[in-house]
Amino acid sequence: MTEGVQTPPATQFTPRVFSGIQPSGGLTLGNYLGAIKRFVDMQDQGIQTIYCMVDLHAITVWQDPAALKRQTRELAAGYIAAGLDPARSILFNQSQVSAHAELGWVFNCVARMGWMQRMTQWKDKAGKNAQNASLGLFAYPALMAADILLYHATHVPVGEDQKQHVELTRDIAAKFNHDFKVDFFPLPEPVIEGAATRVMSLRDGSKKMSKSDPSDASRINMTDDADAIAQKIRKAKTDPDALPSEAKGLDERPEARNLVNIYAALSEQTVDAVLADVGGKQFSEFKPMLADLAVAKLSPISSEMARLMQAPDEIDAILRSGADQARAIAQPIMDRTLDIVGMVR
Ligand code: AQP
Repeated sequence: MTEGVQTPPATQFTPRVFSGIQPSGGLTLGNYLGAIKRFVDMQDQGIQTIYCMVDLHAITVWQDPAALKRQTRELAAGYIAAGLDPARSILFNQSQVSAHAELGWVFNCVARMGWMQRMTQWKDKAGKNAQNASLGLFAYPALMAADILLYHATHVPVGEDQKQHVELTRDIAAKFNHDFKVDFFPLPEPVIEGAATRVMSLRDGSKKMSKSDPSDASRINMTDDADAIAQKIRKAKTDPDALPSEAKGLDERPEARNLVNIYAALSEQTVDAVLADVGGKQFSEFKPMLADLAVAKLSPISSEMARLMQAPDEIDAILRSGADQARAIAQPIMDRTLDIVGMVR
């Protein structure tokens, strides 16, 4: 989009990780494997890690106010229960750091309408009723660019569905740097790794598992109990064939591929290693194995989430302290941005 622009590669900036999740419903296994589990892995790599609950993004579609508060605390509980440590990562909710909205506005004036119209998530979420979608939903990727660039983040762990938005973030950073003749914003890299970068619906292998899918049977929620997890996996759509012994045998079998990917990600093995073990088995044998594994991995997280949800004050204190730390990094970057743009300070 911005050809010929000379901007610094992300390597010229101190490595810093930023990512976020919308508190737009309960957490799913897709959010866990595609995002949170990898947030935890990155926490231990000696790089500063900043993880946000992007509540300003959540309101781009209608949210009941009381439910939004509960979902934000539940998301924070999910982060912590899964292993994010407020002493090692900054954990906060976006609306407590007002510079996100401020930089989002600046980027609304940098990004082009045509760029936004090409975003597949906008097309999917607005659907045929785009005229009735909120302006916020359309501008969502500019706010996401602000979330990342407000911290000069260089690495953004996300699921496959968010890759296009991180690429747009790079375009916004490049255009800002070009327009104002500065080398101010890094061009961040999406980090999309592992066997489950796109967990699919349990009812339809062509659709992403999503917290806002009207069918609860389509997803595993992080708060589901062992019986619910086992039942959803037992009822998951599959095909009549046995599992193949090699990954190539999953071609054209989206539902089978999805369950094998989930197994591989939960057991921290490659798909090939899983198939070397389970190749030749029928789903009647594989599904209980997957259910047992999912329960073993998810139950400790869901019980810790339930415990934390009994202590909302503890969660709120963690979020307030995280917001203070986030503000300390963000404010100088915001101030400098406004100065570059030409605002009298
Ligand atoms: N099915 C998925 N597989 C792998 N990764 C996923 N993510 C979401 N779904 C999957 C990753 O989770 C992070 C947070 O996503 P989000 O909540 O900000 O928005 P989303 O991608 O739109 O997620 P949902 O669950 O589908 O939410 P709703 O239903 O509210 O739109 C991102 O890194 C995303 O890639």
